Amino acid sequence: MKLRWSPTSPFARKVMVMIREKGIEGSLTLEKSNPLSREDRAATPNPLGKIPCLVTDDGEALYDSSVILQYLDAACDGPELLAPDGPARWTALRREALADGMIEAMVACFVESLRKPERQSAGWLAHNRSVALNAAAALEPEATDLAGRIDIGTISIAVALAYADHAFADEDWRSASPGLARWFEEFNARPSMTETVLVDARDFS
Ligand SMILES: N[C@@H](CCC(=O)N[C@@H](CS)C(=O)NCC(=O)O)C(=O)O
Repeated sequence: MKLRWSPTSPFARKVMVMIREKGIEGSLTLEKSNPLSREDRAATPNPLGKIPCLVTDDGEALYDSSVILQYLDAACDGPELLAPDGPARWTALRREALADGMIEAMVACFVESLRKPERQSAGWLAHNRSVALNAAAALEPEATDLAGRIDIGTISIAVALAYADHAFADEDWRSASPGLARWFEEFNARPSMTETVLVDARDFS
């Protein structure tokens, strides 16, 4: 299998964390792709041009990150990170969707920040910042249930919160969500997280 990814992409990081949690690093080759490069986007076998994109051993291109995580869980050895059926599965997928929405809002802020300051929309930035922070606050009541869980939902939440620390370094989301902050501190110390820390998209190499 081949994974087109970038060390700058939080969506790709979800896959990189999953690979480590399942212990399947040897099953994939990695191919770097800069999401800000037109050529790299054109070379990615995803008509949307986005990464992560997984090419299976049968040559099928799979995207997006959620589909890739589910595919790797079903197709590879290692601990199951998505319950096969029932309420636990829907909860994990719903948590992943919340984390993905949070990441999308933060990526929107990053893309806006690439525009000249006079062209940036303060309203768009504020909207997306509040979407991301509302999502983090909505997870606080779930913090106790996240404890000790390694699944597609918790991996996605941890990646989203780590990206929040990067994208909104000035924002103190921990004060409003102390339980979530404690859970994140522990999850963020796992090797799967410490070995996949993102680099700033402006520093892609
Ligand atoms: N929903 C997609 C989002 C992927 C995505 O937005 N990837 C970004 C990098 S973080 C990208 O490739 N952007 C290039 C583009 O939008 O053209 C997923 O979960 O994989």
